[in-house]
Amino acid sequence: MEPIIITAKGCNKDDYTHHGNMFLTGNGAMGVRGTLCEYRSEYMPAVNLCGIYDRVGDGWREPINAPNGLFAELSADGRKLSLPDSEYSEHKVSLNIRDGIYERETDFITDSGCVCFSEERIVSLADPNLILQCLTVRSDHAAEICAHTEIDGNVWDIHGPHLENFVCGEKDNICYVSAVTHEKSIPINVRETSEYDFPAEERRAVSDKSSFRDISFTAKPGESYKIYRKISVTAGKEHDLSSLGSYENEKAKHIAKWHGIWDVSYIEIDGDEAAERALNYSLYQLNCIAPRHSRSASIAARGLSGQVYKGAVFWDTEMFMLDYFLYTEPQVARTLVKYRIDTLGGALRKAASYGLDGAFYAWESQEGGYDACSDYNVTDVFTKRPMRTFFRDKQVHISSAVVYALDKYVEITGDTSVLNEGGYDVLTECAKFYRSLLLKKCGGDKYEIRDVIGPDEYHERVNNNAYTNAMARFVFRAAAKYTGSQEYKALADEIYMPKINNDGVIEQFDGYFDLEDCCIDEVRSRLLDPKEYWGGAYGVAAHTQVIKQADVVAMLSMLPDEFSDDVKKANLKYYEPRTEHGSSLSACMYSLLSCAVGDPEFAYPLFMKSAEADLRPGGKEWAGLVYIGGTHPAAEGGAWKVAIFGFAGLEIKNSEIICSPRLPKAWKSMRFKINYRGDIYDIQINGGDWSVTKL
Ligand code: IFM
Repeated sequence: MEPIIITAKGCNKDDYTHHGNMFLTGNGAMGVRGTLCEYRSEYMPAVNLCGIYDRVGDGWREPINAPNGLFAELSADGRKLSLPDSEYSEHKVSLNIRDGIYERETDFITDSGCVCFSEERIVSLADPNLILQCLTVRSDHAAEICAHTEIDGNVWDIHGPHLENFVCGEKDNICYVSAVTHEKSIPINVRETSEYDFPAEERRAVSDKSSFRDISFTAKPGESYKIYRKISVTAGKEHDLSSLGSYENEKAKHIAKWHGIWDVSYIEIDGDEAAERALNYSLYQLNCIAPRHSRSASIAARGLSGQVYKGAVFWDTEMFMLDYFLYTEPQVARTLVKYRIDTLGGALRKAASYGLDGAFYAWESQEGGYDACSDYNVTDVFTKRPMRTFFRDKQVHISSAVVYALDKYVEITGDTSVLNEGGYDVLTECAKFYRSLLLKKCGGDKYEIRDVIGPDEYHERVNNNAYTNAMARFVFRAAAKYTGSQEYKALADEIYMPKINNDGVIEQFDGYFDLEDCCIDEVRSRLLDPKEYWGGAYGVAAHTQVIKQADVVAMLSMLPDEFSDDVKKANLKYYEPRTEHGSSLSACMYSLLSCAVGDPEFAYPLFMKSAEADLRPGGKEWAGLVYIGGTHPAAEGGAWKVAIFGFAGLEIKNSEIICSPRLPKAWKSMRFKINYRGDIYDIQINGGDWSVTKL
């Protein structure tokens, strides 16, 4: 694989949100936002930790950002050289996704000439607690340089501050900042060592929340001065930095891990470099957040890019991201599935709290399955008051996502051990949950599911959402398949499914067709404020057929064998113009369905929208007054699904690998690998032909 480099040139001070996401580095245990190393909390730098949450007062519970050990800032001849304010002639940030390395290079202009400052940043894939950073200074004239490096405890928080009882110090060339979380007193430790081989004066000192060193030296013209930093971040036990190899050694181990991942993951597309780049970049993002450090952990909706969406796990993981891991690194898929098995307790408690049976999984799952979803998830732009939303109470389809993933995991990997490790309990408890939602009208012959929210969140508290009913039926069938239960088999047949109208369209929920049928632009034109929330009781979309994201189409894409091509076509045609794609989860579902009905050209721009979700600025950043920016791993997982199941048409039928290629016009050929039942297969698609070779 050739290196793929993602680059941005020049510095605009408003780029920090987008660049923080686009240049993210991570190893599943932590994610480091791709902000510049001299940026303080107002520019949202973050070393975001997986699965460590905290709550302060009535604020939302959210994941911890550790003290930022990567802080570094230069001065030359007593003047600060720091973006975005200092003058520069060139500035470039790049990400080498093949090797998992972030680089920044800035030529600062000073009164005496040019000082070039560069940073290499690595979040080690070989050591979940380790960050490597190499700072290089080169001046074209003799200059008195001071490199100020720091573990900065004044972190960016949305609902913080989460860290307290700071202990900052330095000993034996190690700087450290330790603190504990507010709610559970979890110790967070950041330690740092620096090495360099040029004469310098070093001053180490601490402030109340940080520990820093000033490394001062005289730079000779044209010479490079390198400072190698190793930074450890742990929640709990401290990391023994002295046990590590040299910087270069640790870097080599990290690169080798990335190459190992790409050996199976890399997707070649001949004829469309932009698509090849965006798709593999999507896989880079997914790999930065894969929880390889654990046997039971999951991925938050915004990955490890910060505290948005409370760092919580949504259905995004099971329905959008799981497949990529299932077919490339099944051990990660198992870890994701195991997370849901191990958080069953939280799901049982949630169901009981609503007077329901079985397992009602958290809409926004934190540790132990705790549902972090607030009753007031959106702030009204006009009144500035929190708005009652019903995501937590009514998105009952979440439990079906857990069963869907478990079933897929077992089907694709053949690993049934998860069933005995709690998988059977998940299946039966989820089936019990849906059973307790069933209602039959007097004299009626079918069970209905009322008062829910489907994937389209703009229409709350609807009856018989097609997606929800179909997924509940799926759960009953799965429970019957794995446990032999005749009761669940019967219930699956007795669930009401919304009728298909004369045009072949499935009504999204009871009464949907009676809503005002107007176009998206019309609905948008009714907004009184661009940040206004479209859903909820009074939202501009709520009384119209305009929907936020794939709903019926998600059902048709996720359950492709249950519906005919004609139905798929009719619904794609009907719902696409009515979909705002206000969620990054939406485009890939439409794209997948377009492929299924043989229209890859219609699918293509929607595929690119998903694959470029974090490469392009301007994604949706507000829901009412709540900031919702960050990375979009579900879109990235969705892009993989479109490429593999959509364009290549991969299916496993009776344990056989089959492709039905429908490549976009520009794609001459496509080549990728999959891991199926422990073996690696090389799959090549050339136009309409395909071949599969076991390696
Ligand atoms: O899970 C999604 C949901 O479907 C739409 N709102 C954002 C959530 C997190 O990505």
